[in-house]
Amino acid sequence: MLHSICRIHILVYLTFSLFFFGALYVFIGYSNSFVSIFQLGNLPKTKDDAIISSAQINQNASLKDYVLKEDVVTRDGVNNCGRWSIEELKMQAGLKYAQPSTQKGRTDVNSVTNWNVPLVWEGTFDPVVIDAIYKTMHPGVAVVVFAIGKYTRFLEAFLESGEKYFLVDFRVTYYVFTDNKQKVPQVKLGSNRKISVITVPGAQRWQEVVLGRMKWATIAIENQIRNEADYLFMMDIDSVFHNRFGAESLSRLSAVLHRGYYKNTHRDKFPYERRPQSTAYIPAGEGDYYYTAAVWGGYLEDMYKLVKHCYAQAEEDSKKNIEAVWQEESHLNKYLLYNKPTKVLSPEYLWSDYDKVPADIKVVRISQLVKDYKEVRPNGGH
Ligand code: UD2
Repeated sequence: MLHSICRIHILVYLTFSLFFFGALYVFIGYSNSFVSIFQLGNLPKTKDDAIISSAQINQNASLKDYVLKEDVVTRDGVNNCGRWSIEELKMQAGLKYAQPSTQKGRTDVNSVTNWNVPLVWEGTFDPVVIDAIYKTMHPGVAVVVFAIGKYTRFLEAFLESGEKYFLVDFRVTYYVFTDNKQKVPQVKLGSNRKISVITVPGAQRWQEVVLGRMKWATIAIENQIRNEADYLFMMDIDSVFHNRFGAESLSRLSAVLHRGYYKNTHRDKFPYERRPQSTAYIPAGEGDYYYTAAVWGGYLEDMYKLVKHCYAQAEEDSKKNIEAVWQEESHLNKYLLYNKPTKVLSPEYLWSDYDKVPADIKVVRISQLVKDYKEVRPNGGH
């Protein structure tokens, strides 16, 4: 009798232990999932990030999916939860391209800055390789253009040529800021490409428009673009693409050398803001290059930081009744002097129909159109 009671006790004890440890195991498993849902739930910034988050909470998620979670990049206090980090340069196996040389390359121009980032010219990259690398990330690229007043007439040629040459086969959204949405043309777009029209007020002075680009870009990134893109370019609308403008232009911050000052101009002759009263002031003896404000771009959060800073600087100036000599271009140059770009693009990335093309510019990728300044601007002039 005693013997059989003891047996029953052991059996009950074993069943209970099995149940208890089983429940503990299940609980630990779930609580880990809970932590990852919680962390990710707060972070996704783009649609793709949201897709990745749901991949992680999916019970079938593979180890690879789990590792992606670690790609949370914190830069300047901003959390970007993404599938990739900007520094990754992954490429698929089996891609066919010419073997790179350590001996041959451009020798007529400098293709590196003195802070050791690429200075991009035709012949310094392989389009097949560089596009393949960036395509693995499937980035969304925003192009911000303004077409206020009579500048809407430039939209069609810009958009049509952009479709032929600008980051072809990438995800691109053109954000057209205009005071007259009726004038935005219907343009045939490639797949994964669209136009988003944002209405802004017109202006009495062209200076207001060009300077206002920093303000409107800041607001639009905060309200909309941040959820839709990974990279952002700011571009002038009175220009046309003529040749490939590809992934070689992408980096954390990419700026284009102004065609007028890239070759033999002493830094003291750059048209920087020279009045100390302006926040855009750069003293003589300082400066690397003179960058154009007609084409520049970068990683969305870095661009946001830049446009927001320049907007604040312009506001500061306006309180003191001063406007920088070349408006937003002056503020951009000041910013880029002390926050170096991570790629410098040669004037191939913005030439001008006003000027002859010299021998070192092997390819004109975009060119500014000739326009009648007096006729097209609300307050004339140049
Ligand atoms: C130069 C720069 C430009 C800007 C400006 C500041 C080049 C090629 N461009 O251009 O980036 O720094 O100087 O002075 O060096 N816009 C309108 N409506 C207007 C006026 C301007 O939509 O009434 C927009 C439009 O997108 C245009 C851009 O602002 O492309 C720049 O204005 P611009 O083309 O009149 O300036 P521009 O040629 O002096």
